[in-house]
Amino acid sequence: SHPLDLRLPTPGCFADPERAGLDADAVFDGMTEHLFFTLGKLAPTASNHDLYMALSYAVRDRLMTRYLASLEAIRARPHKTVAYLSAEFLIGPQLNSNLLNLGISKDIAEQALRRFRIESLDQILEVEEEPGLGNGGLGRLAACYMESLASLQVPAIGYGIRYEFGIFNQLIRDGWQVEVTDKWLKGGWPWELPQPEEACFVGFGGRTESYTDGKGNYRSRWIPSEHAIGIPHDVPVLGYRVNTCNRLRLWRADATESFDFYAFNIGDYYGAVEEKVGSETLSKVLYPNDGTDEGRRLRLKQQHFFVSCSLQDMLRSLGNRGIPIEEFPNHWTVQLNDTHPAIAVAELMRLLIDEHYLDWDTAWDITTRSVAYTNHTLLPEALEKWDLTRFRSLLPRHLELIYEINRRFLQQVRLRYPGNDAIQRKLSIIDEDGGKAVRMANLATIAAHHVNGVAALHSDLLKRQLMPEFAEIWPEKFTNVTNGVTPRRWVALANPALSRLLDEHVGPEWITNMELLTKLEERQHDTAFLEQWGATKLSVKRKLAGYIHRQTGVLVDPSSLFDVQVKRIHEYKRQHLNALQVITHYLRIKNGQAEGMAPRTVIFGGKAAPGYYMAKLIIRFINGIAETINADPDMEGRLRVVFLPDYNVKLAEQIYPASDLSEQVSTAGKEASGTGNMKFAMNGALTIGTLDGANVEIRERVGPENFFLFGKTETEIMELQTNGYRPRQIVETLPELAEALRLIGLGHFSNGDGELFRPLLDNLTGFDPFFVLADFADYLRAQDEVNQAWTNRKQWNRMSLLNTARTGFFSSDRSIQDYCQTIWKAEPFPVEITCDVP
Ligand code: 73E
Repeated sequence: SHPLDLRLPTPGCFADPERAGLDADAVFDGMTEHLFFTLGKLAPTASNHDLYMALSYAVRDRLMTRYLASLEAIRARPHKTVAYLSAEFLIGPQLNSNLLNLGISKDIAEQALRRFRIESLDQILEVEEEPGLGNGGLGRLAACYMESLASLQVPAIGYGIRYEFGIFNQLIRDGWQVEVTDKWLKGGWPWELPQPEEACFVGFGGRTESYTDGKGNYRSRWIPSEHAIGIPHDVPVLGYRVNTCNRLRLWRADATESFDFYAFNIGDYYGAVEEKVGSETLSKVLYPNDGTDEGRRLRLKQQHFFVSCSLQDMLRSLGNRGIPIEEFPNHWTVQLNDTHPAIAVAELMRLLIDEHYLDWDTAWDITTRSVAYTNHTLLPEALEKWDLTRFRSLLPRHLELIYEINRRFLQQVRLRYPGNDAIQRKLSIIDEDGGKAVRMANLATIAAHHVNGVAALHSDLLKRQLMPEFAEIWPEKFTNVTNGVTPRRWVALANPALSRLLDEHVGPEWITNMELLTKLEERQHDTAFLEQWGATKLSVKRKLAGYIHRQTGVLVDPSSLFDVQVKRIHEYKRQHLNALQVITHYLRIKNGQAEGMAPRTVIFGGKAAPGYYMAKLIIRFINGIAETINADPDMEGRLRVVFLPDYNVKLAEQIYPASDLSEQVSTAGKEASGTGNMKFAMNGALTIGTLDGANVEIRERVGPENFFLFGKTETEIMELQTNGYRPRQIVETLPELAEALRLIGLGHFSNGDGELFRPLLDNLTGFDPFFVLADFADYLRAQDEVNQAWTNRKQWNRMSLLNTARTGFFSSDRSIQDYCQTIWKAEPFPVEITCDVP
């Protein structure tokens, strides 16, 4: 790398932190200036939100040297850059993360804040709005990966959509979920830099026409009927204590005013305004992951919008640097985060052929050497398929190109499997069974140089169940990269108490090298240390208990076992299995059979997709159980149930560190990986879980004796399914289950309304599609084991310590290194800055 001499204002240069604007005086001065000049406020009357904005701007200023130096370094000396395409980036609060990665300690920030009469940084962090630009794990994974890429000094850009409304906010009213629009931009969001001069045009609809070019070649071109403009909004992503500051480039849709207002439609002013309104709704709202068909056309439009802008941006950057377009694969490696950006395959082909006049083979070679695809789910309802007619009307040229990609691919298939029509029908990008549709996973798989799953089991099932024929044709294409989470946010920021302990006993290097945590194993028999370990956990649980009380009015005992299930509500994740177990626990106490049962606090959190009726009923069910149990004097000091509303990144940061038990109870084969499971384990929670997703690998690493395993394996579930599963028969053999179901049917958890949970009961005793009852008995058995283990607190603390010590593998730094080596062939590119601070 080459040193960069930035003779610019350089607040926040690492060579000399004292003089580089990272000390309390400089932070205070920065805040003062922003309060006055940027926000137009006077210090004595500034609100906490004003001070949050002022501190954020002061911190953002200190990112700029590294941000510009990183851009300049790549401009001056090109280096392969990762383009991570994702419809979701669930980045969470930004202030604390940037403080940490810059190296501005809490103490320094508080010294500055005290001069505005603010005692603790937490008071300021509390008012930060988080951008909910994702549904759950997939979007959060993209955010962890952006952070690790920067920390590993790998040049990268995340491309996505700047939704005006992210995931809805959740209220609980009478036990039901109520959705409220998420106006995250309302108070002003200080972390983005709009770049209107780098706007891109995107077309939609219209038709294609053939023509003969100057050389006598037949060509096709697209005449769209509609356009939108994408305006990039860049969010700096600083790595941990390095100069690399990458960016997240989020596109906001705008109308094509200049185009339509001035040139063509001047006579149809109102028509033009209508189109303006139409194109602005493009980036208006994030879609929920409920797989329903509602508003699906707009979703495809969103996908094409951000993908087209992003690819144009990549091509333009080559052009700006005078790099020939054939070099594209050496400069960009394009990762598709699931099929949401899979239209990139057709769009890149279109840009290369129609706009840059490359021939088919050259364009296909560039595309297939650049693009890779990550699959995140095997659930059939989440595999994207677009109705062919609808697809053609929105993207006619892309459909032509897809037909040609498909024709050439199926030709290969025919050569390999002559006369086998079934295999052709299965592998075709066009689904011809029923209404014709475009299968995005097939498109992505055919074009990608690598296809990966997100945990060992999932990648294996991807090959064996979802795509066996593709895997036979291209065995080397298929690979696994087990998910990971960033230890900066999920340990250092979320759990400062634990971090201090780790700093002391492992050394501060754990934060960038999580494998070092194995050093903790030396302490596994050290009684004093184990007590300190337990005391640290207890201190964090006290904080969460306070939050629970403020939010729900329920008083919980911090010394009780905190048993936690937080994640999106979905039948396959089986929150209802957990809820049924809670009822059994309650009945045992009621019936005087609870001897030796330790006090528990069962905590739930998570959003249901607004159109997913059963998931919403499960929320109502949990709240019904909570109400009955928490009001029963017999439960006092023994059992508490809470549903924490509006689970999001900020709340997650409070919950993981305060948990003793992590509920990972999905039906085997259904959860591709899970990433919450990793956050819990790193923070010393023990897992009760099935052999699903990354649970399998977590158990292997922490050791089977430090993990509460239960449930049928994926193979056993498949067998049950094929041999005919009769949930009603299971009820007959399990009196505790029968009694729980009977009480639910009597309205015991719904103020006497026996009908409220009828659909849930019918579902469980009828088809039970996620095998809740099949795993119930074994789950109870594992819960009894948990109870036993908790009773020996020293032993529990030891198991907890071993979970933290042995989960370094689940750092997203390791995942990113995997992607870099096996898929991206991308390398670190350290950025040097020479400071010139007077
Ligand atoms: O198991 C999780 C996985 O940990 C999986 O369900 C989730 O991705 C996580 C990260 O790999 C996921 N989300 C979606 N598909 N898989 C999805 C589907 C449609 C819309 C939004 C998200």
